[in-house]
Amino acid sequence: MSEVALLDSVITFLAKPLGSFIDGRPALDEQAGVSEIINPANEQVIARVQDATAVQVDAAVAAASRAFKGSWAQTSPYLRGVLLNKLADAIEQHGEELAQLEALNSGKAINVARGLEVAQSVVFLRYFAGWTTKINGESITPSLPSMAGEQYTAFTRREPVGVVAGIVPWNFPLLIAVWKLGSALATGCTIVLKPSEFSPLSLLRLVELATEVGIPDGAINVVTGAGKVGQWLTEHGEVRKVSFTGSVPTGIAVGAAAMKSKLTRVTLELGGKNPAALLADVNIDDVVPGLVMTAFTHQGQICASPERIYVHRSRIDELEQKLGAALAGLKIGSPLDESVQFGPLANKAHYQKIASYFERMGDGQVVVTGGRTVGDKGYFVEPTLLRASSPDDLFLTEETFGPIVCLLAFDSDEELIELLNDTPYGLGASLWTNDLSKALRMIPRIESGTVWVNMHTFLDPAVPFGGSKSSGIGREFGSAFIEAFTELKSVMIRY
Ligand code: TXE
Repeated sequence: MSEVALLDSVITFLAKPLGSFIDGRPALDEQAGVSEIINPANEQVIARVQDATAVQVDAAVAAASRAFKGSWAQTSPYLRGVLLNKLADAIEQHGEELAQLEALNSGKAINVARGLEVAQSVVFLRYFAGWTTKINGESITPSLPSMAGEQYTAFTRREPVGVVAGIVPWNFPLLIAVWKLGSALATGCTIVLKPSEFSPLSLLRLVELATEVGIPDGAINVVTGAGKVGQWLTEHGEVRKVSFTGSVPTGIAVGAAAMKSKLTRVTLELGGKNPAALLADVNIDDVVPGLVMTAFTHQGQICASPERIYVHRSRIDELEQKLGAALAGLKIGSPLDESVQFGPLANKAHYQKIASYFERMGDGQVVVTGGRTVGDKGYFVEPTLLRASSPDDLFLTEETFGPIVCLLAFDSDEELIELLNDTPYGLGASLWTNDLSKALRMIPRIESGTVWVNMHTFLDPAVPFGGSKSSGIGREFGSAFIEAFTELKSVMIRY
């Protein structure tokens, strides 16, 4: 099948001078350094984006601060919801354009870009829009003694923290930016977003749309560039909260820098080494499509994707054979080809990381399928299934963040719980079984921010998401985001 034709609007956007977007307009600076944006499917330069300077980071925070105290503070909760819904409408109207930018920039198969990244951005934004009018404190009756007839009452207010720095990784540049800006704007905060240096394009288009639908200037700003830009933002004295999604080492550095700056609040959503467990009763034919989808969508570059699968010894041979066959049948190719299920890895650094894992394979594990790079142009690799014989295996302990899944047999439920928890991480885990009674007994014993049953990696805006242990601090979505983006102010009154 052939590739979808690029829209004129995509071609025009890519040809434009691009860079930071501050106070409702592009902020370009002739003196700034420029990063080439690479299409991971063919290694060609598709756009050039200026790196933000320290002065521009200051300007972005200043614009966000003005909007926080001015235009956005004066926008009623109801109108904030209306504007977030208008932005969701604009994403729908420009959905194909955004999906094509994503496919070109991050190597996401066009169907995944349309059906997951773009469609879910709309779903999440509408969810946040619904919260704008429902953020309340509580009224409290204190027990203070009355000496001369005086009385007391108290109430709490949920007040926006202020300017938020949203630091976004390269795997879901649009959706993760929407999580951060939706949370910020719904609670009355304003935001400066920093996309990954590898994949800034869809967010740069989104922020143009935000201005077009009437979101006040300065409420959403974007500064482009690499880690240094993120560091300036994190350490900026006027930033009140950092919402970071990315790798564990960078997350720890960002968290420490934010705390050191001014005890700046942080939410850290980091990686993991997520397990899936198949109990003895599973129907392997039912489970295989779910595992292929959850572990190999977007080439496995999803923070909650399972990379280690523990299978009851009585079922592991059947799973190995059927999952291996399903993976070997996936169509690898251009993300713009609608029949392709498996595109390239998102960038060269990550491709090199996965290629180096391939070189370390075979010593201790059986390679069931995959384990090789594909072709000599673009960052293509094979979906890979391994079977280990020891729980200490490298592929059961190190996060690859790629399409590499490793199987291990277990014999008893007690052993399984130990295996699931034998990791410094705790983002997501799944149990696959029809024995719900057993699953419900196991769930409290699993150290993980989310436990899925007969599914994995599904995120819903109403369900809190985040990591336990070294997978992060704080929760996004549900009502949990409100706590993270507001301060609780107590008011006590004597009368
Ligand atoms: O992530 P980083 P990278 C994992 C994955 C991948 C590895 C490295 O294993 O191979 O991380 O990817 C910004 N202060 N994940 O380098 O470094 C950076 O510019 C402030 C898992 O892309 O964590 C980018 O915008 N910001 C992950 C963002 O932080 C800094 C998704 C993430 O970069 C900074 C992506 C600094 N000092 C990769 N240094 C997930 N959990 O979903 C960098 N940044």
